[in-house]
Amino acid sequence: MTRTIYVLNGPNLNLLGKRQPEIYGHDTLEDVAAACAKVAAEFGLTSQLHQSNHEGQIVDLIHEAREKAVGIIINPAAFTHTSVAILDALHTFEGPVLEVHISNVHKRESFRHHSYVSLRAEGVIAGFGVEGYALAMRRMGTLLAVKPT
Ligand code: CA2
Repeated sequence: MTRTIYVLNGPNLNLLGKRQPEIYGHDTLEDVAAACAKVAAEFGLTSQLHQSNHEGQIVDLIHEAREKAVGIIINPAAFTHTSVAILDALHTFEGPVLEVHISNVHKRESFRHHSYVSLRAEGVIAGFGVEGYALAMRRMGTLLAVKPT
């Protein structure tokens, strides 16, 4: 059976590549989905990208991942810094969780320096642009001990 990685994205990331390219770059979420799928395939995995502007929907997607995914890569966007609900949901997921931020949150306002999700994540990537997602997928392959093709 093919093993699936959920790539979850929080609020406003649907605008990726369409606004504020000086911070978030020119690639769109569709480009991110394609890059993740390519790396996942190298490891015999599949990836499914989701985006929501609603906290509860992200919680629901994490619950869905409990049945359908073996790992989660998540950029919770602004919910990173506020959401105990997303942290609690991630605690119910048994596989590896990797946190991605496109920008270097530590170089930005101090309210972006704290992440609730980091309390659950096996690793965090920040400031590598959208390449961070593909790097996280590569790490996911290693954590799930699947050899690249
Ligand atoms: O750097 C990241 O990936 C963030 O998670 C992005 C969030 C921000 O609140 C976090 O502190 C860091 C914001 C996402 C907004 O996405 C946009 C994308 C394009 C245009 C406008 C917003």
